[in-house]
Amino acid sequence: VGSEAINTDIITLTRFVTEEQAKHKEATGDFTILCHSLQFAFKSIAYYIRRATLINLTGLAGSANTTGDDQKKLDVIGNDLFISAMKGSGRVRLLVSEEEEEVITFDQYPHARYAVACDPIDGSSNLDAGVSVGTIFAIYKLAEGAKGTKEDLLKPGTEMVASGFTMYGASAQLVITMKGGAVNGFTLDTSFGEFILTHPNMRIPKKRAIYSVNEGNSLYWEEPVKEWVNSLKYPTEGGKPYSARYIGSMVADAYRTLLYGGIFAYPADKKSPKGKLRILYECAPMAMVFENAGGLAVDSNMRRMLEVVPEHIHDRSGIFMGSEQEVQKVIDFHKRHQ
Ligand code: AHM
Ligand code: MG
Repeated sequence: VGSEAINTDIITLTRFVTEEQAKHKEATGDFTILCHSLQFAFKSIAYYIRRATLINLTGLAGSANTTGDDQKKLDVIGNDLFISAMKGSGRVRLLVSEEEEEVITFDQYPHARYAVACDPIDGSSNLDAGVSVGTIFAIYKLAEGAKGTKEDLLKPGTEMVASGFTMYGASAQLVITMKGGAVNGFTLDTSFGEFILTHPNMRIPKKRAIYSVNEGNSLYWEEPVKEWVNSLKYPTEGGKPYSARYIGSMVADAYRTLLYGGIFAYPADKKSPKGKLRILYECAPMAMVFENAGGLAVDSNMRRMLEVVPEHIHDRSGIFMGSEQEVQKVIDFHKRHQ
C-alpha cells in the first residue's frame, strides 16, 4: 500500500469534540470530559455484549425494571456501567435511566452542570439472538441556580444540548449531534479503542419507500395509521409498494432509516394510548438526531416530537420519525381525519 492510501489524519471523537469546543469561547471543557465518559460507557457495553454468550451473560437477571419489563443480565450490567461512567465524569448532576425508577443525583458533585437521560441497552429483547441493540442518550445543561431535582429534566427536547446513540452491530456506531448542529457518525475501531469519524454530516434522504413498524399491533391502531400503512402497501395507479423492515431494536431501525431513508414508527394505539417508547431517553434524543439530519419527528398527535414535555421521567409517546416526505405523508393522513 502506498503511504498516500493511509489516513494519518484520523479524527477521533475526542479530537472532534475538542475542535468543536474550540469554536465556543465560553466553553469550559466540561462537555469534552463528559463525552469522554460517555465513550467509555459505550466501549465497555460493546465489549460485554460481544462476549455475552461466552461469559454467561445471556438471559434474565431475575428482576423487573420500573416499567415492568423483565431485566436481562446485560440490562443490569449496561445500566451499572453507564451510571458509573456518568458519575466518574464529575460533570453530571442528574441521571435518568430506563432501568431506574427514580432520578439519580450525584450529590458529591453539587456544581456539575449537566443532566443526562439514557436507555443503557435499548432493544434488549434481541440480545440473546445476537441482534443489534443500542444505547440512547440525551444531554441537558442545568440552568443557573437549578435545584438539581427531576423537574430540571421535565423539559421539552428543544432544551437538549446534545443527543445521540450507539448501535452495537457488526461494529459499534456512535451517532451524535449538538443543538443546532450537524449529525456525525463514528465507528469504534477496536484496535485503537477509539471512535473514528466515518460519517461526517449525515443527511437523511428526503424520501425512501421503506417503512418500519410492528404491524402485529395493527388491530389496535387508530384509523389514520391503518390508512397510512395501507396506502404504502397498496399504492394506487400501479405504483410500487413499500418495503417493510423491522428489527425491533429502535436504535438499529433508526440507524438504517438515517442512512437509507424511510420511516420508523411506534404509534400510540388503543392498547397503549400513550405509546410504548419513552420520551426522555428514546423519543426526544432520536427526534433531535433526525431533525438535525434534515428529517422530521412527530408524536401521535402530529406535534413536533421535540416540543413534547414529559409529565414524569418515564413518560411515553407515540412516534413517527424519518425522511421529511415520509413523515409528511403520515401528517397528511391524520389531517384528513380532523
Ligand atoms: P426496551 O427499551 O424495553 O428494549 O423497548 C424498546 C424497544 C425498541 O428498541 C423497539 O423499537 C421496540 O421496543 C420494539 O417493541 P415491540 O417488540 O413492541 O415491537
Ligand atoms: Mg428502551
